Amino acid sequence: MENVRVIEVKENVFASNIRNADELRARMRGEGCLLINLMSSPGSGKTTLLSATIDALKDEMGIGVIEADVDSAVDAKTIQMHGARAVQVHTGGMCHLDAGMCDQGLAELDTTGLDLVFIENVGNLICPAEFDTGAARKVMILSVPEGHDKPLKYPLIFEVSDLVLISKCDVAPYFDFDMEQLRKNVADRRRSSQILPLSAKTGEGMDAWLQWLRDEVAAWKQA
Ligand SMILES: Nc1nc2c(ncn2[C@@H]2O[C@H](COP(=O)(O)OP(=O)(O)O)[C@@H](O)[C@H]2O)c(=O)[nH]1
Ligand SMILES: [Mg+2]
Repeated sequence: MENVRVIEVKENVFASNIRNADELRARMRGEGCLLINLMSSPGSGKTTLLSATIDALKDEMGIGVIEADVDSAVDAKTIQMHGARAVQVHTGGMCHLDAGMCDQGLAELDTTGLDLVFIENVGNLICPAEFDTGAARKVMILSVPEGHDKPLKYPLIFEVSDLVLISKCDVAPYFDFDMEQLRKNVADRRRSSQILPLSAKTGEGMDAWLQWLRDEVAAWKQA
């Protein structure tokens, strides 16, 4: 039987993406602009949180947002209404953003004068965790209605995230969400993860999130 050539496409795709991501990170460091990859399930509150964050910080720093979705431009329009620069990237059916797509988004956004750029990644707890976008920090949102067991079911996203935001805390009385169990489940995935419970609706916990952002932006500029 003739030998069949096997091409490890997945491995090559990952390797070249990591190279692109490292280059992009180095460039953003040179510009002193912090890129944050925000990941979560659809509907956990990414756009709502970004809108509240822009309202609170836009007079202190230049903020931009890359919105990644399979279709539509609704989130980019919402972000623009809150006074931040925004571009919508369509992923061509893909369930995540990679470093090449992120680079195109940044070129379109124009980072001149920006201190902080968020990627609102495609709503999904699996694929976005696998692909390095070139962001300096990874933040994920888990909303109260999704349940405290998700770190058990979707381990990778909890392993790669620097910060886990627990959103929609205002509706906690209606759900059996066990915060102590959640803390244990997250720590089992990544001991150094920070966890911040908040509600973009009531403003509870927002101060801690905003201070985390201020500290990270300042540290990135000094590094
Ligand atoms: N009760 C409550 N609802 C929220 C909160 N944040 C977002 N939502 C609602 O959750 C739904 C999805 O929010 P959205 O920001 O579009 O989620 P995304 O798909 O992750 O961007 C909307 O109906 C929001 O009003 C919150 O803190 N509390
Ligand atoms: Mg959204």
